[in-house]
Amino acid sequence: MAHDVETGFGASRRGFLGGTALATAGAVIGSILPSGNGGGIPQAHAQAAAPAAPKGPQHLKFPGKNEKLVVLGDKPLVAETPESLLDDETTPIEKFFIRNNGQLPEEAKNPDAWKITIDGEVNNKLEITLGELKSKYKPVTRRMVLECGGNGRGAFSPPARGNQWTNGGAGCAEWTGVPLAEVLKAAGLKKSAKYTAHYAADLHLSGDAAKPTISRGVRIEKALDPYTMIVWAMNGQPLPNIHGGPVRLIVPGWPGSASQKWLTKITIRDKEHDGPGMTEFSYRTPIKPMVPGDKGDPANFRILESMPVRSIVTSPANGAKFAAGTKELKLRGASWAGELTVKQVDVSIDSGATWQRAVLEKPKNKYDWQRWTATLKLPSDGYFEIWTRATDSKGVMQPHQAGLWNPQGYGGNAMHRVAVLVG
Ligand SMILES: Nc1nc2c(c(=O)[nH]1)N[C@H]1C(S)=C(S)[C@@H](COP(=O)(O)O)O[C@H]1N2
Ligand SMILES: [Mo]
Repeated sequence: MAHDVETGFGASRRGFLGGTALATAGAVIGSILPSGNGGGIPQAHAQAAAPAAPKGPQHLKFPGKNEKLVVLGDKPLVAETPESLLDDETTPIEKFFIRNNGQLPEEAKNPDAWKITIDGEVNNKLEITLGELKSKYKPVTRRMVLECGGNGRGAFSPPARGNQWTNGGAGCAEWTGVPLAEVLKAAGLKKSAKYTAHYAADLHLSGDAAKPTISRGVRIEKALDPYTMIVWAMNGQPLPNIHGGPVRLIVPGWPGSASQKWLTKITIRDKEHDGPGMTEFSYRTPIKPMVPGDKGDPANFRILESMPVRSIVTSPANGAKFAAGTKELKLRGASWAGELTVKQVDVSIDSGATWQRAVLEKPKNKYDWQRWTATLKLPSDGYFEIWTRATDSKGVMQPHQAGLWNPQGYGGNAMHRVAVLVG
């Protein structure tokens, strides 16, 4: 990664004096620093998104979206949520990250007439409209994290290919819909059913209508997880077009790419799906660790399923400034761990020499994130970095640096770091 060396507190393009103030615990003297760099670079100098953002962060201008979202790419449109914007219990739609691989489809004029087909290894091919889905099944609402498989990618060194997400390729919303399992039951899975293949209405960037933009799938066991859902509402609102409305999949805990937006068809296959996004290095991590920066051998890769444990500081914001003499910092954050839960979150202000345990909340339901709080005593004025690390229910903790390097940068879950200046 091109770590920025021109910076310092006064000079950073994305640093302490770079931009707009944020309303958080303290007055903020800079724009949002790219955070979660996870390396040995002081957070005040870090420039995780440097290759993608030579002029500093490009802020999103999109109807209904918060202007503090950071654009990682505009063709296709990809925007992430700075960690400090993930401070709500439930992520509002306006703050939710956007990840498109193709062209954004036009908004459906008659959402209830939208058709979904279930075919392949089933006894009865189903064609069901959204209107029928809503009336035939009992809707359920669950708060669940949706996280891009590449979240944390910006922390890999050397840089991995793809959008340089910090930790903001994730959000936690309330999703309303029906368990996919119920619809699959109605279609009647054959014994040969092994894998799903998801299809959608968004056009490939090339404009070639014959090419799926992205078509991923999951093992049938995950498709039958009662939390894997076909959803049509987000935070109580009809699912917005930008998030896949009128209807999408939510496959919680696994890379967001399995959560097909603008869902038109699920084909049940008798073997692992091989659509765009399933093969080579896509959404896969090494079986045997590889030399960072090497080309890699596709035979040494396996599909990434559960996302790794992660925690973020959501307040104070990176770059926050506090008055001289401030003795205590009140911290808030979030943590989640793919299919697992988080059992512990710790915070440090001395580069990990000592750690303090945070107060961790329980998830509302499986796949919800867990909010945490902590109060840190400050030994003096000065520059501090708050580091946070979470440990999952199997005892696996976030590493100091993004490990298990891979060409497309999946699974990067280095500890999150935010810099603050006191006095
Ligand atoms: N049809 C379709 N579904 C898709 C995508 C896409 O490009 N097309 N992107 C996927 C990826 S990579 C992610 S991380 C999530 C992002 O969902 P969001 O844009 O609602 O945050 O949608 C997934 N579903
Ligand atoms: Mo993604």
